[in-house]
Amino acid sequence: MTRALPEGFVLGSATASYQVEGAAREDGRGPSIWDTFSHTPGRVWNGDTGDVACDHYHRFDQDLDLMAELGLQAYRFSVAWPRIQPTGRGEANTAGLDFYDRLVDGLLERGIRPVATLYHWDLPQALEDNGGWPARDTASAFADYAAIMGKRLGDRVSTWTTLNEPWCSAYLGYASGAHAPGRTEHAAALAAVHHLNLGHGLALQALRSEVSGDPDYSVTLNFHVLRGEDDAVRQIDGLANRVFLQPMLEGGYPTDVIEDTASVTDWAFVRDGDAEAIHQPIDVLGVNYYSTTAVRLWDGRSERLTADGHKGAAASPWPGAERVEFPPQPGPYTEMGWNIEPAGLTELLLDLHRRYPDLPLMITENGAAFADEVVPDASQPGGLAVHDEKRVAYVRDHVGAVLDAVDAGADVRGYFVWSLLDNFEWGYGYSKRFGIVRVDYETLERIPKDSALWFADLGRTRRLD
Ligand code: PNW
Repeated sequence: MTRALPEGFVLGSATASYQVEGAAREDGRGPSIWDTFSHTPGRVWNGDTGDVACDHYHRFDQDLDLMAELGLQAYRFSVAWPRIQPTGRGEANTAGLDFYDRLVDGLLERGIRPVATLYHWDLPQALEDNGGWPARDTASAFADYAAIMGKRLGDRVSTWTTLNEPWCSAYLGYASGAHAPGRTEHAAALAAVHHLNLGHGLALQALRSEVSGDPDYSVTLNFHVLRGEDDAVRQIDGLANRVFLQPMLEGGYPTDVIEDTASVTDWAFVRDGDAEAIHQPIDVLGVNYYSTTAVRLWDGRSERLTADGHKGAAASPWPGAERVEFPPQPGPYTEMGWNIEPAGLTELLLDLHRRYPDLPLMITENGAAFADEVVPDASQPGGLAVHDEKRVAYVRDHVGAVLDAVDAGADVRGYFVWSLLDNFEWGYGYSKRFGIVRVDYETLERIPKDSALWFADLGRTRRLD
């Protein structure tokens, strides 16, 4: 069956600053928590760091040409806060601002829409030294930074996204410790949840007062699509999804989450007026989706299963959910060990549409890590090819799942494949490749994979086979 993409449906690709830029100590950039974390032995696979990454900071012009060749309509990138404010506060660093200025202008020259995320996990280390996201001050510092960005790029950016996946920032950063800053304090993780939510609301207010254009405002969440027993599903849905959705879109926290976590924290960090500050209008909700999660109540006797995609982490990312376990999912799997289930995306989009019927949705990330192989191919410009048919199938099936949701009434505006380039995959370093374009980490050469050529074709024909 061949299906047409809806009119106006945007195809793009995404990256994040620490994962692609490199140039970690150049032009006045200060250290972020990911510099500290990746340079701490034992934290990241193979001791990999983002010091060089894809060297996108120096090669962005070539990468922009690549995006144009692939016919991308939009590019989702993130701004490295420590390039703008090396210590997270005070005077803006002109060289840092200039870089994003050139990037945005380069996109516009090529007819590609700039979709900017303000926070994709590279918190200035100085702010972590003052307590990080568990500290309230970080939320107001974030709003000051948002104001700087809104003022400088607000005439040209199409979509402003405050946070990328605050679930990861709060729970992987402060509960399981699998991500920077690597803390394992469950009460602090819930305080981080609140201050990320607050930062989101304050940043939207700051942006709205500084921006001169008429962009869309958004936030990107990574949703957990859950399978399993009712009470386990309710509890994890609360911690993973509703603890962000409800304050941002309805105002206030879900009472069941507060009750479930009562032994961890009394939520005294929530002050009068916070609910209103967080609950700011957004124009579009960013949805990141990769997989589904199975849950059930643990019987307390057998070994508790933690196979929820966080293997190897010392502690659980789920505060107050000691009674929930995460049984393994049936395959097939990607290289991350994440099960492949496109129907979960359709389900998620329809569920969000049911809960928030007037809110447009955007797939801000979807993609897959596979072990790609480079083969000689005289028909390719560089003489090399990557036949990543598994990634082609993954992206094709997930775009199809989005169209299923659209057919059933969901308002989905577009799809961004994660990622444009192979890049620094956080705790997994360079061992996992998500790119539709291969990066040779020795020469830093880019090789479009078959998935990139396929995606370009989808953009040209606007038809999914
Ligand atoms: C997202 N988990 O990260 C991020 O937004 C990207 O930067 C990242 O490269 C991509 O997905 C692929 O991992 C996640 O453990 C990291 O559940 C970890 C999890 C989810 C998302």
